[in-house]
Amino acid sequence: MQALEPAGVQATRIADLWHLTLLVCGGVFACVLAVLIIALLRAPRASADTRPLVVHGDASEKRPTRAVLWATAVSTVLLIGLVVADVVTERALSRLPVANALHVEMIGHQWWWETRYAADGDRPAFTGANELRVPVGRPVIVSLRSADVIHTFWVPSLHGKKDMIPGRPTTIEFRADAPGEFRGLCAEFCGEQHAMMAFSVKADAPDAFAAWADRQALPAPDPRKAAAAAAPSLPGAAPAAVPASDPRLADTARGLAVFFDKGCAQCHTIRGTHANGTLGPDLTHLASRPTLAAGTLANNRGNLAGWIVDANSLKPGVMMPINRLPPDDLQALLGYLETLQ
Ligand code: HEC
Ligand SMILES: [Cu+2]
Repeated sequence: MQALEPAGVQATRIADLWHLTLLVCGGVFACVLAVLIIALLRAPRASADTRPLVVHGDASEKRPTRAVLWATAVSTVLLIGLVVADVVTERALSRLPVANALHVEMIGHQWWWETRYAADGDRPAFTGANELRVPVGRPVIVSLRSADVIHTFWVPSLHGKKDMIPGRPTTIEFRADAPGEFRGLCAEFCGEQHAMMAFSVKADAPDAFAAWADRQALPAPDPRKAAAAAAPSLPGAAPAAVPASDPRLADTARGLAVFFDKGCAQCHTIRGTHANGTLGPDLTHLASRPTLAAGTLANNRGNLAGWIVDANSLKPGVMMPINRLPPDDLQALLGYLETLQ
């Protein structure tokens, strides 16, 4: 239960409110049960020849009436107390200082998360997917938007939920106070693969975060340049597409050619190449991400191969076509994608 293992100020307030509510409601439940058991034990036992109990007048009603009045009063006070605690928590949540905040935009797609980091100091803006990294101790303002249906942003360890309604951009602010890895998820049913719409959240020390973000902001290395450098006589240095079957090219350069041949670039961006599709996740730093397809699979070569060949059998309904690639093309493509660190 990550919601009860808070790693930020706001999640701590929410967890405190939860514990208070549990205590009060649990106490009331225990009292009601105790009174019920006492009443059952003390109730007169009837036998076959007991006469019906008929009471006239209200003398015997006094005690129960007083008990009911007391119970009502106590319940009212407890409920008002919970409302007050709720309002106090709500106000505390919205009062996070956000000076010098990190700005990230997260866009919910069926069924993955696009993460757009705004330019920060000297670092240019960059885009990633299904992974949110934040620096410990610095407030983060996440702008939320949906590309299709209603999704809900939820990182239980850091804050409560925030609905992402199409056409109504909103924001959520939080701060991670301890380093750690948390789970983020979509908390609103958004179609067939709603359960497979998670993202990883990592709170890093500021230096480690900066190193990660600097890397993510870089474009991918161009394998054709690497191939050309290794064998200067190759024509691969030219920016024109290289034939997928050219055996002289380094495998990664061939992988990139397969990427273009198979139409991957229509849906995916790899910064530093001509691939600039936006229907699917940005793949510039694919190999640095812990999972594939929004937390569906661990990111390793076997899963990546299975995903590329038949994403639909792993995540039915997904908007990525089947790619029955010849084995060498697939291996070259995998080799290339693995260089996207
Ligand atoms: C019609 C658009 C489309 C085409 C063409 C396409 N993809 Fe995708 N791809 C997607 C979408 C959408 C997702 C996100 C699916 C999800 O997680 O629900 C995705 C996800 C991925 C992922 C996982 C990314 C991540 O970080 O989770 C990889 C890797 C990938 N595609 C590789 C490829 C390769 C390689 C090709 C070409 C052989 C290709 N795709 C062709 C739409 C496409
Ligand atoms: Cu969703």
